[in-house]
Amino acid sequence: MEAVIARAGLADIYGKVEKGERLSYEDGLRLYRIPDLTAVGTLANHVRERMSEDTTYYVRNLHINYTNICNKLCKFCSFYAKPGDPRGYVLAADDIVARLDPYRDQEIREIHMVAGINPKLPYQYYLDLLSAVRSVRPDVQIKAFTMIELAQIARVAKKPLADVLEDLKDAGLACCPGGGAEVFSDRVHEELFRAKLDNEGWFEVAREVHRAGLKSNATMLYGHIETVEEKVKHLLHIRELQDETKGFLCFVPLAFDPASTELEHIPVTTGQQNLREIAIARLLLDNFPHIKAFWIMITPQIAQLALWYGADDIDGTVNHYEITHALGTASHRQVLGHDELLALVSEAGRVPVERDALYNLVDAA
Ligand code: V47
Repeated sequence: MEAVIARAGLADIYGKVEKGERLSYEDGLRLYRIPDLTAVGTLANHVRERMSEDTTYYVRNLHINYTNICNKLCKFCSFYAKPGDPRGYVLAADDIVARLDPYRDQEIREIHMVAGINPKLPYQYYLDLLSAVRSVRPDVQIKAFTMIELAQIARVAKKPLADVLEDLKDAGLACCPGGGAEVFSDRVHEELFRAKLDNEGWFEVAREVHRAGLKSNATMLYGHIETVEEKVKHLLHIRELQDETKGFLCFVPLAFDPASTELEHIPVTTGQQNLREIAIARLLLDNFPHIKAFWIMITPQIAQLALWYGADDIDGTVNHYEITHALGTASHRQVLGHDELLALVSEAGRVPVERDALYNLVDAA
């Protein structure tokens, strides 16, 4: 055992990690409270290397946000426009085709498509959206619709979610992203996103998605008003669902960006916090194959370090992330070139391996 772990008083947790024993709620609280981040990171790196060795997965992807109109009014969100707001937009199928045109000669494996909850959009709109992407890029996997959007789509479809998922799959849906989970706490739900599907609702939809044979991710939004206890409960709740469905591919801790939100007074998360979230996720979520360092939120620099603190995935090229910092200032990169991404991972001492949306390896040849 490394001295750093013994010095931090984590020998018992090290013992469990070595034996592949599951960590408890109390272990989770200790990992959050212990001042020595290096000890927590060293433990997480053990697990990361046991599961993925030196590999860091990445994907050539792009994001499309088909509407910013949303009636959920979440206090942590800077992206939405209320219905009736002149800033509101909806991308029609033709707009999507035009949006993809500049990328026609680029190798892209995944299109990540999510948006606000726009009550005006009919069921057919969502099917047309998928068909439009598929018509121009039949080679690309579509990762679309959070659990919140899926609940809305089923509402307007007036059909059971299971039937809706079959329709969406037929139209081209390959898997679902992990958004909309925020923090599974009734207190935080009430305080920050009360109009949105509640926590149990998110689980019910995720269960149905996995039952339909679709894989998804899961997220946690941290760095706002949540407590350490709420975060540990969130992680254990997701771990429980994964035991049940085995449908999650990857966990994505999302660092809260307060800019232009109702919570602008909250300081941005620190490098310490970001690395700790990654490490604790790796340690508690023993049944998740992958933990993602989403470089957009934590900077490419911290994402490099995160590859030694539990993360084995760095998302990808991204190509314009509008959920936060839509203005794309110089300090907020929104795209990384393929070569830049490879260099970033290699310089961090890890081996970049290209994947598709479902973690199939892309043949380098
Ligand atoms: O659910 C909203 C978050 C999520 C802010 O599955 C914010 O691979 C930070 O889920 N600061 C949507 N975060 C994005 C998402 C995601 C992103 C990347 C990869 C994957 C994946 C999923 O964005 C929302 C919410 O939790 N969000 N506002 C904000 N101000």
